[in-house]
Amino acid sequence: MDGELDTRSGFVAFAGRPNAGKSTLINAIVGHKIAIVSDKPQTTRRAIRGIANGPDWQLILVDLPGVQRPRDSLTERMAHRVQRELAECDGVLVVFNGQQGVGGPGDRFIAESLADSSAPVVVAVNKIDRLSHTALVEALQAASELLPGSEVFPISARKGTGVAELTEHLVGSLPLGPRYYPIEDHTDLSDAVLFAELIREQVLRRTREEIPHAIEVAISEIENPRDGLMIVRGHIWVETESQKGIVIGSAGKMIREIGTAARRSLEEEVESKVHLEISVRVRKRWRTDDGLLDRLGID
Ligand SMILES: Nc1nc2c(ncn2[C@@H]2O[C@H](COP(=O)(O)OP(=O)(O)OP(=O)(O)O)[C@@H](O)[C@H]2O)c(=O)[nH]1
Ligand SMILES: [Mg+2]
Repeated sequence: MDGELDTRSGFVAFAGRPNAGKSTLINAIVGHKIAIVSDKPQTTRRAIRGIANGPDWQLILVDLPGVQRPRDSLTERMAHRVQRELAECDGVLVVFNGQQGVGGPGDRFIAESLADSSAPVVVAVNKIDRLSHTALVEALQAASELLPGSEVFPISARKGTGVAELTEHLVGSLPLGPRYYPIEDHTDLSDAVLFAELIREQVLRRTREEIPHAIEVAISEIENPRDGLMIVRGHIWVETESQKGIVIGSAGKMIREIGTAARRSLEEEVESKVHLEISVRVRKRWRTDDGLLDRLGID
């Protein structure tokens, strides 16, 4: 336990509406892709920890599903998880989507739910790369009115603007404590969950309307037959035969594209060759199936 008291460490939970850019920002601060990103709202379903290390600090960023009204077991679990994480963290970062203007009902709901947070609250107004000067001033003003007393940072998670200043501020507010994770780790996700997420990202990129919300991915097997080769098997769950048809595509074109892109993304992650086998399966109403949600680790 040498030097334990010289280090700062702690958990900062990210709150914000779906699509605000929380996952993009976590990836930018961690410097690795650990959370998937898409232009579809409600991309993040699990609480994912991203880990950033400095010489004498460890900042653990908790990526959370966007704050929303629950509709089924899946979204109910997501909302509970958000409440639990917010209650247990050392700090909260609220991410507002500056591009949509700050201060709408969703933003007010988040601000109200944090009004009696015991952890310090910091605010980021994101997507400033899309804002005129006037819109930026208005967004910053609205953000500080919603959360008076919190420091507000204008950022672009996508371009990296303002991210270093924000990170420095978050690190400065950490309590003294030991590193919770090994210094070489970037996330707490198991390989199986991370791989499933990377595959799901490729499905999200290529589908629209109900499909993004109707799919889940599960990895059934990971093998390492030899150095430099990994075999990954899994399936994509959908809820109806017609969704299955869409994900497979005419003559299997869509699933081949998903498979190729997902394999590349896994290869980048594990830095070895990957052999990927995915099948598409129908499971009616998996979003309300608590047994399946348990096995998928969504709690
Ligand atoms: N222009 C611009 N787009 C951004 C920025 N940050 C994120 N985005 C885009 O916004 C969309 C949503 O980003 P995510 O990081 O998935 O948002 P999220 O808050 O994690 O969303 P949920 O997981 O659904 O709650 C994606 O298309 C991102 O590329 C930014 O700084 N500028
Ligand atoms: Mg997300």
